Amino acid sequence: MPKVPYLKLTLASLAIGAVISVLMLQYDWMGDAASTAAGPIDTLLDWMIVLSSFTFSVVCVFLAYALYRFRVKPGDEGDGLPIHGNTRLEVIWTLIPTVIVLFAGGYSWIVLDEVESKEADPLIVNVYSQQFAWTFGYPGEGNKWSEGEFHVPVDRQVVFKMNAQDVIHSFWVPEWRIKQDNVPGITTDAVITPDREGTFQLVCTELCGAGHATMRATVVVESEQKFNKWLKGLDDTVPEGLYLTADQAIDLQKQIQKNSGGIDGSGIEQTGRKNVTSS
Ligand SMILES: [Cu+2]
Repeated sequence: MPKVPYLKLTLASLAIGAVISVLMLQYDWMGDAASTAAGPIDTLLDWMIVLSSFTFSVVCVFLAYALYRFRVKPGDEGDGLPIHGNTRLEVIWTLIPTVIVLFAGGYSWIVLDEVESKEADPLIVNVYSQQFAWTFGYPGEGNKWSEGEFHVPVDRQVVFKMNAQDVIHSFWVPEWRIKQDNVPGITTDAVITPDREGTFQLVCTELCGAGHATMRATVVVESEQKFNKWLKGLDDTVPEGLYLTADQAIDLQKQIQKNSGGIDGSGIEQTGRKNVTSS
């Protein structure tokens, strides 16, 4: 077995890893930032980019060396060396990734804890998602309701309480970074403090059906004063149907179907016909 120049290979990996890191960090992967969570999350991503660059570099350097150094000689028809494991190597390649993963997990935990810490007086906004639209309720303000657009004041913490009416959707305003799934039957939370005024776009990031790509809403972050004015100008209050839990919604659908006698030719069993005529 020829001697492997570990030191040289390691130094080469470090050098190439450093170059890849610098190149990768030149690009603004996350785009504009408009919430207090953006700073810590972007720094976390930068750390992950650097760690991944070095991991990628180590793998490529050692793989390239092995391919070059240990390739078969012309005319060599013999079997390879009988190798039965290498304890030291296995310990090393288990320990190093374990340390990296524990670091990444611990660091992510700290960042998540930081960005999700709740303040004394957050604004509560209810989010209702369904194929393929977003609507919003303001329980603190007479349960006013808005379709396809919501406003929040700048520099105040907002707790979004999310309810999906049909399938799983996901709430994401790229400039705010935070992303949260909306799951039928449970209410999920996202804690966000917008720190820049402007108009942004809410995007559904969970493939939810044929109209998924069009499932957007307008997000306006503005001064407290403008926000209050907008809120006062809303006419409607949240429709009762949106309060239903997933089970209640299914029961309601069943009841409607029962009362209507089913849909002709749809294959749906028309269990309700008798009941409708007898009632
Ligand atoms: Cu979707």
